This record gives sequence, C-alpha cells and structure tokens, in this order.
Amino acid sequence: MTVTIDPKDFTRLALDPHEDGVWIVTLNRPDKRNALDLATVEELVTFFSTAPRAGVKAVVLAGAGDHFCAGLDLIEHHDADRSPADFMHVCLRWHEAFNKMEYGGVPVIAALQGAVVGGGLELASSAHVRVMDQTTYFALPEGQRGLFTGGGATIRVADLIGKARMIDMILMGRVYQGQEAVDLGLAQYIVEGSSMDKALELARRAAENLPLTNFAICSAISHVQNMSALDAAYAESVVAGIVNTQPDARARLAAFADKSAARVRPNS
Ligand code: 1HE
Repeated sequence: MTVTIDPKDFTRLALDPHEDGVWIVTLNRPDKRNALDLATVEELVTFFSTAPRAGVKAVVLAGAGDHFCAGLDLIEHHDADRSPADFMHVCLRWHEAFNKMEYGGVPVIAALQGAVVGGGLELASSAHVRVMDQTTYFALPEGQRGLFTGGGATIRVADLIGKARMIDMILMGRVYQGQEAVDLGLAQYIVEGSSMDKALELARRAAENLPLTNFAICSAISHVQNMSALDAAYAESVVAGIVNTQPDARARLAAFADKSAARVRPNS
C-alpha cells in the first residue's frame, strides 16, 4: 500500500526529503509572507494525506523568508468576494489539511520565525511540536480585520492556551513572543539560534522511534482527547494492545532486559 510523493508535483510547498525519512516541508511564498491561498491548502491536504503511507518518518514544517505564515490570503479572499457557503467550503479544506496533520500519525515539528498569525497560528497549532526563535511572535489579528478564525483556532489555540487567553488574544489583538509564549504553551521550545536547526534535531530524534509508536503518539492522543473518559480508556487499551506487542519492539525490549539499552537519567 506504499505510495510515493513527488516533490515536483508541488509548487506552493518546497519538499525536501532526507535519507533518514525526515521531510522538510516549506511554505514557499515568502513574497506573500506565506499567506495561505487555496492552492497552498490543497497541497497541504495532498501531502499530509499521503505522508503516512509514503514512509515519511517525521516532518519539519517551515516557512520561507522572515515569517512563518501570515494566515489567510487576504488578497485572494478580497478578490474572490466569497459567499458564506463558498467560505465555509474554504474552511472545510483548511480543516481537512490540518486534521490530516494532527491525526495522521506522522510527527510534525514546526520551525517558527517571525509572524505566526491568524491562520498561520492555526497551521502551527496543528503541528505536534512547535519551536520558536527570538523573532517569532503569535497573534490572532482576525478581530481587527473584521474576520473570525476559520481554521481551527477555537479548537487548537484554545486548547493550547485556554479559552480566556484566546478570547483576549483575538479581541485585543494581543501579541505573544519570547519565553512568555513558551510558558503559555504556544510553543514547546525557544532557541537563541535557528528554529530550523532545533526542529530538524527534534524531527530526527522522533524519527528514531518505531513508526507504529509514533502513529499512536501523533494520532491516538488527539483522538482520545475528543472522547469521554470511558471511551478514552477503552481506545487507549486497544491502541496499547497493538503497539506494545509489535514485533519490531522486541529488540528494544531485549536490549533493556540485557542491560544494553540506555537508562532514563536526569539531565546533567
Ligand atoms: C499578504 C498577507 C496576507 C502579507 N494575505 N497577502 N493575518 C493578518 O492579518 C496578517 C497580515 N499580514 C501582516 O500583518 C504583515 O504582512 C506581516 C506582519 C505578516 C509581514 O509584514 P511585512 O512588513 O514583512 O510585509 P507586508 O509589506 O505587509 O507584505 C508583503 C507582501 O505580502 C504584500 O504583498 P505585495 O504584493 O504588496 O508585495 C502583502 O500584501 C503580502 N501579504 N500578508 C495576502 N495575509 C480560515 S480563516 C483564517 C483567518 C486569518 O488568517 S485572517 C488573516 C490574518
């Protein structure tokens, strides 16, 4: 059932597959600050629908230029003068892309710089891990633009920072940056240097896990959050039944038993 992904089929995204199974996926319209037009969203749908079956072990999601992503392509939206139904369908395609990311089972590490705003924050919050640098800032400018979020911020941003903070962010146009953004949960890592270097390091580390284990981590945890506690416990048991008995794990368990495997130690 293996499928292939040909980077040449993509124009909005630059795809850079590495031999270790890590793919760097870059939003590639820096002149438009990587604003999300329809074509970009369709390429995200295609890539993230296919990646889990194409041997992609982990993804670094990045934006070309000084800014990660400026959100919805406001010019395209203005020019299209969409009907409510038209824009509902636009949003449903965003959800298709972002759900494939969050629930696809392949670790996605976002390398963030500059603006991560509006739909750009919705995209980043669909990644499993976010790395920011000293230039990164987060905002939801929709409130000031006469708009509302349509790419999942009410779900994922509220989940990351809580409902009250999200409401304040969009109502007031509040910007978060630096260590405060990490403390609130908008990113898990902040670096002095390049967020790409750190994201790549993390993606490579994640790619060393067994694919089925990563599938559970990057799919089951999100699904379980949507369930009642009773159903969640059941689903977790079923997933653990499959993952924790996978033949590929036997060598790792044997290494623990014969004491050759690394032990868990505090950071030095
Ligand atoms: C764009 C967009 C865009 C830039 N759509 N074209 N998002 C926003 O409200 C963010 C809007 N953008 C900005 O605030 C700024 O552009 C940035 C802070 C991201 C970058 O500033 P700067 O000074 O580097 O760039 P710039 O001069 O503002 O823009 C450079 C070009 O990018 C310019 O195009 P040009 O052809 O005139 O050179 C801009 O028009 C273009 N550009 N941002 C289209 N967003 C599913 S609902 C989701 C709801 C939302 O996401 S609302 C969008 C919120």
